[in-house]
Amino acid sequence: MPTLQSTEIEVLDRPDGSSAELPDFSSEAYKDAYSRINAIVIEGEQEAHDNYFAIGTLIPDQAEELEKLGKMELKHMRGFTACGKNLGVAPDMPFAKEFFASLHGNFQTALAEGKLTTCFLIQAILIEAFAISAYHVYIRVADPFAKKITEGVVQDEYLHLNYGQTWLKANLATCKQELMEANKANLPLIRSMLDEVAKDASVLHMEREELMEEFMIAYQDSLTEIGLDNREIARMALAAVV
Ligand code: PL3
Ligand code: FE2
Ligand code: FE2
Repeated sequence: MPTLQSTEIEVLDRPDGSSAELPDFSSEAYKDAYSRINAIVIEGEQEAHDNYFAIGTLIPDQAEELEKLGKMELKHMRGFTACGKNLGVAPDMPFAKEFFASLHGNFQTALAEGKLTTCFLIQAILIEAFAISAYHVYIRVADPFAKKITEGVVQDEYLHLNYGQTWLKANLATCKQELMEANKANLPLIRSMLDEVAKDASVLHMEREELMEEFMIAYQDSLTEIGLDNREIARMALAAVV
């Protein structure tokens, strides 16, 4: 049964002034797609928690601050778990583990080699920018319960992105080369993840182009913040398409 009557379909404004229609949250198609998207977000938040604690082991004087960020991720995870429950959806966690496997593997390798720059790029820049972009798009088409939770979460994600930016900016002189290499190896993974999630996301009325656009904004803004120039940013962004 549709949640909204066709005469009272709710619309939400996009940045370009157009509107997104809300999906039928109770349809089987919605719930099926949500079981994978919800799992991805839950797994992403759990891994983010683990990653911040892991980075803390590489910089003990920052461990306390990093644990604070990590704990926020667990709160996010619990919030998104409640969103799935609220819709009567069971998250497909094996799917989500597989979804993150390559990025997870690259993070673990970097961690084992003590490559702090790579760890920061993967977690605090790429994953956080991916989350920020997806959450912004989701807020426009989410059910009221999930919308409220996601609005709170996205504010925290900016703190995480800022934390990574600040570290990379302070260390830019010595970490630029590794930053470029890590970006070349990992930005294409984000691109594939976006491609992989696109079909399910569109069932939730989250369109691929919108997701890509929001991601590129968050990603490029953060590289500017770190102190890279336009040419360097363009070169880094191109790693997504070549
Ligand atoms: C770190 O704080 C969070 C890491 C999570 C990454 C998730 C990326 C999400 C991609 C799929 C779009 C889903 C949006 C909907 C939310 C229920
Ligand atoms: Fe988070
Ligand atoms: Fe985060």
